[in-house]
Amino acid sequence: MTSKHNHAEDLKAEARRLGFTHVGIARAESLATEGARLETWLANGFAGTMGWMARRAQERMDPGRVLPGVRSVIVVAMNYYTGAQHPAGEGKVSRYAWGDDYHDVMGPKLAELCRWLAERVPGSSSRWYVDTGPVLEKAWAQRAGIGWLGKHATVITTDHGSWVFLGVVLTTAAFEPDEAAVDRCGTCTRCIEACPTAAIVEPYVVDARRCIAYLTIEHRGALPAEFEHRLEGWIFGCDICQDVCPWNTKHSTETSEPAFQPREGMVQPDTAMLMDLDDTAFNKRFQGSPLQRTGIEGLRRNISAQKS
Ligand code: B12
Ligand code: SF4
Ligand code: SF4
Repeated sequence: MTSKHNHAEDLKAEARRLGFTHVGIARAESLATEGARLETWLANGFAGTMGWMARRAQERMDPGRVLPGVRSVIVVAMNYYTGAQHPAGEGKVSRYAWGDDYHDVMGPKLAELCRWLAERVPGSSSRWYVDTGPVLEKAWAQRAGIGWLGKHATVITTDHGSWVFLGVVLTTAAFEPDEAAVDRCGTCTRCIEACPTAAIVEPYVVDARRCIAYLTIEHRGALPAEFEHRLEGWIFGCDICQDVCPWNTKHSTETSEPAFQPREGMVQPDTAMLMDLDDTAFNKRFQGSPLQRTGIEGLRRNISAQKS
């Protein structure tokens, strides 16, 4: 491999051909600032029971520990906004979970991008991640110019708001990096004011233990008494801080990805029916859906918590 940069434009064209709405490149280096903030976040206990966040913290701060010789971090995003709106009241599922699981949609596309890289840059090696790897995806998205970290702690793009999933490719191939995105939150604090559980403890910092998305999806076992009856109608995830964000109310655009269209009954699920499903029926009905993560037990816990 040479030290010369490869053609970023070809790479970006390929990523767009694969269906990604955004693609950007960051220089692979240790994440000093974001890494220190991650350490503070972990030390404050904000990860709750997500022990996997702390276990691979050193890798999250330094992509060189994940892929030795890494030169570039390629970040892609995919719009998942569909135009459907949440019902009032109980039984709300967050938008990201209405369609097929994004890991299954983005994974094969990222694998294809890695195959393209292997062909175009002989001798290079690349690894892709979507969500589950030891990679600070939001920090890389900001550095690669995809969007900035909003005060509600998700990444906002200027053209599709924050309704985008992120994916990352670490590669030993060198590409010209893009400019980092700038923070466009300004003096706005709508998300902080709208969060019903005060989970945004300071701008840009979410205490997961207070966040309805964590409580309904990641928390295992009984819900803490403080939050049991404060889920605000959410049974899987929470979109409040994103729904109130002016970047989303003004810039959301409908996705062209059919896999993200709401599956039948997902926008307003029949909670009585869900309470009656057994394991087998649940797995059949929710095959390939993000709701598999909590399983029927978790969903039942969340539905029961709606009733005070
Ligand atoms: C753990 C996790 C969660 C946790 C913790 C949330 C969080 N804010 O990180 C929980 C379960 C609560 C969660 C919820 C959701 N998640 Co989540 N989650 C992750 C995961 C796996 C890791 C994120 C992480 O590293 N968090 C640790 C903290 C420390 O990171 P951080 O928030 O970026 O913290 C930074 C700030 O605190 C900042 N900071 C601190 N002080 C200061 C000061 C200043 C001035 C600044 C600028 C910054 C700053 O520095 C820290 C380090 O960068 C990522 C996937 C990945 N591998 O990256 C998906 C991910 C972030 N989640 C995602 C989604 C979609 C969601 C939900 C919207 C789902 C839903 N509707 O229910 C909610 C959003 C809740 C929210 N408001 O954040 C998407 C976000 C896409 C996007 N556009 O940004 C991701 C990227 C998955 C993906 N591949 O698409 N998630
Ligand atoms: S997802 Fe819901 S609970 Fe979590 S920070 Fe946003 S508004 Fe608050
Ligand atoms: S609601 Fe306002 S402060 Fe919060 S993320 Fe959106 S623009 Fe930033």
